[in-house]
Amino acid sequence: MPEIDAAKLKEIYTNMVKIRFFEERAITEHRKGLPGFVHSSIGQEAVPAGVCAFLREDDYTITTHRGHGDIIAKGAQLDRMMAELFAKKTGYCKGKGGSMHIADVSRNILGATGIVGDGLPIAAGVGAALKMQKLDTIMVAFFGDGSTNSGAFHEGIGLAAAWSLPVLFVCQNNQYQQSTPTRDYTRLTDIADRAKGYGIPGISVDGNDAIAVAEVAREAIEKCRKGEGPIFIVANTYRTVGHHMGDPGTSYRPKEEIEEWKKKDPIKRLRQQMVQNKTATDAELDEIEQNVLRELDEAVKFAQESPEPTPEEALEDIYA
Ligand SMILES: Cc1ncc(C[n+]2csc(CCOP(=O)(O)OP(=O)(O)O)c2C)c(N)n1
Ligand SMILES: [Mg+2]
Repeated sequence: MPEIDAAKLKEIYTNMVKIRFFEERAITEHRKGLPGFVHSSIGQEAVPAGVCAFLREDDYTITTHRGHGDIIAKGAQLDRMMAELFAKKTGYCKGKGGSMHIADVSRNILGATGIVGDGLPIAAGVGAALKMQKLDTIMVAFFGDGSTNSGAFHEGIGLAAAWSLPVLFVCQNNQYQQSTPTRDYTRLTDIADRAKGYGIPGISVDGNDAIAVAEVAREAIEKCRKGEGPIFIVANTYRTVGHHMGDPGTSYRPKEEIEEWKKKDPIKRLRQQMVQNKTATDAELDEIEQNVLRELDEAVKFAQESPEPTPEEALEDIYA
């Protein structure tokens, strides 16, 4: 495989910064009093940015309650996402979905589900549709380590394996299922070993190393496109913040553990790698960050100034 080129690395860096700043801003704005919950993915940015770097626009994705990053990396607009968090009419779901249900069907971002594990059977269904249409488009399901304990995980991955569907399963192993550490719910030390039960490849990767994630994902995506799917990737990472914004995340995790993972910050790491390889200068990367901050200011302004949905709209776009 050729090395990942400079333009692609800058794209990955930009997406990671977008995710980090979006999450930070979302927490700040929520503390001022927005409805709903925010589950932040701070610390996990290398996973979606690395995986989505080699996806095409027509590839499909689905994610979870902690899905902002996966949605941003697939190309969603920050202003419409922010408006959704603000419960405004201009939001991706017209303000009725909130943080946990953002979808951008125009970019084949099929959305998110707050029900742990429930994205996997949906992914298998989409994968089956793609296969029946003989397309080389693929489906990517992002989910957490805790999801691998749900029945839906086994149903989804089992069917995708039995029918050789073009689905890439990406587990973001942030070491905790809410407050339960992985060692308390499985004997496995590598969650990727669960793939063996389905006879499909299971690949474990350092989820704080964006380049490593992108390389593993690129190969897996190509294989899925050629009909060699499904493939299960486990990216080992950490959320350096609490489970959601109301959880300080310190009662069930040792302080030292959080500090250790903060030292492995994926954004700092990629910056170091890029500057060392002379892929970019610090000044160029600073400029990327400044541009993203400006984009976020505009996104928040757009959300603040957007109209609220009217009461009559509550009954539109729903099934009964
Ligand atoms: C079926 C189901 N059970 C329980 C919950 C409550 N819940 C929300 S998030 C979560 C933890 C999920 O852990 P993991 O899959 O590792 O994702 P993470 O939050 O770490 O990103 C739980 C138990 C839920 N939303 N759905
Ligand atoms: Mg988890």
